[in-house]
Amino acid sequence: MSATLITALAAGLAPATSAFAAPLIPAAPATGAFAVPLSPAATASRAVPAPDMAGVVAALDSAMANGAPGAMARFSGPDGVRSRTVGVQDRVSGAPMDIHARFRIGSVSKTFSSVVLLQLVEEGRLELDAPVDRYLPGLLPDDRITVRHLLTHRSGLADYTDAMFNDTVPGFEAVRNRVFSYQELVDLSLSEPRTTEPGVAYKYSNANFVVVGMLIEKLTGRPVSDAYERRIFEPLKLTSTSYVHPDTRIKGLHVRGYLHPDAAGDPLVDSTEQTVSWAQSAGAVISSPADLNTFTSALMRGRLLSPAMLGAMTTVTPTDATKTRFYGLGLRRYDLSCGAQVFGHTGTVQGFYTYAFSTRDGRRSLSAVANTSNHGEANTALGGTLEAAFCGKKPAAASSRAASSAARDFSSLPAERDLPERH
Ligand code: HEL
Repeated sequence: MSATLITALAAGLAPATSAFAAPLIPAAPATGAFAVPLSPAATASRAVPAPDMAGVVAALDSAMANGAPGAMARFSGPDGVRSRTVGVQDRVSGAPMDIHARFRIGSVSKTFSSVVLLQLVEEGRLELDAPVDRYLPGLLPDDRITVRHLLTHRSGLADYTDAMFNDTVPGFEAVRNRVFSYQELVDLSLSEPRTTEPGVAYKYSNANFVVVGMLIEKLTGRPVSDAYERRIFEPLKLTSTSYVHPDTRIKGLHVRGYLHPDAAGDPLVDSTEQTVSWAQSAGAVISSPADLNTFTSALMRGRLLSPAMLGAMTTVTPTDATKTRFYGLGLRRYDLSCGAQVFGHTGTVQGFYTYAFSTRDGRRSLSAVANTSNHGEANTALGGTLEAAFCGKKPAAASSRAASSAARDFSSLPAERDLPERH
């Protein structure tokens, strides 16, 4: 393995300016060891296995072997930041995947939307268990659907994107430059039968988070982009994160996305430029690996929500029979093979698969992206980064996991500031 070691400044957590900002300890000195002793929580987290970066690279390689032009992952923990990239971010120029590049995060956007809505709940602007009808009179045909039902995917509102993207490439091309109003998207959902009675069962639907976007705009009187900016991007200094709907471009250094057509062997479709108007508050945020780690970590550390709201957000129910996958309020929980529980979200938007997860104490976070989609094997392979990062080396597999000769290694040690949690 010819890995390049780059010492870079890792992104520490920025002070939040929301009502829940905890006092910061002094920033770590630019060089050398931290002057501040670790908190008991940090000491306890030392017992957690070190990330298996060879395993992370193996997962990224596997995503490539399963059709992704490139992939990358960034792990952030008490001992520093470790990033790995494989393959290319641009198939035409051949530019290698760059850990600083931006990409479309798909439904990881739902966690951003959920944070904004839960801040509004905290501010007394709406109630989780109130009917949506109280705030958006007449929008939905059933006044039993509550705000919580939206955030937990228990409203029964049909996912209009199933029909929209039934035929993958034609479906995508039909909407890549379209600009929908929220109302049009809700109408698409309501033109289909509802899937469940309100509250009865988990059934994932983008329509829920379209309505969440409508609630945010109704209650703030401003576009949802303002709420993301003011409440999350700016306080956390997420300078590579944006919501540019309906602009089709990803500004600055970015990864190009490649959509797999349904017919095996057909050429990949460059899907980088699109409005993502079909998703908006359900999936149109753009971000980077460092920003995603900062976001999930800050969220879990209580930097964005009060303990009560974070408690509500992380209260989960199973989403499948394995009882290893759960959903809270715009937030997934994955229970890994070693018993570690990680919170975050996954994303699939044409050309991009994303994972962004953190431990409940926020001290370890992982983001991973592969620049393809409509190819489940690549997504499953990419998900292997979670096991490797949070569970460490598996004894049987450790010796066989030689790092890819093509993998690039970007490490900076140490990295994270030891931020106190809010109580
Ligand atoms: S789907 C999911 C993922 N979520 C949901 C949302 C998101 N993404 C979408 O709804 C996109 C659907 C079309 C994606 C497209 C492709 O692979 O690029 N697929 C097709 O067109 C298939 N015919 C639940 C997986 C999530 O992880 O939460 O993101």
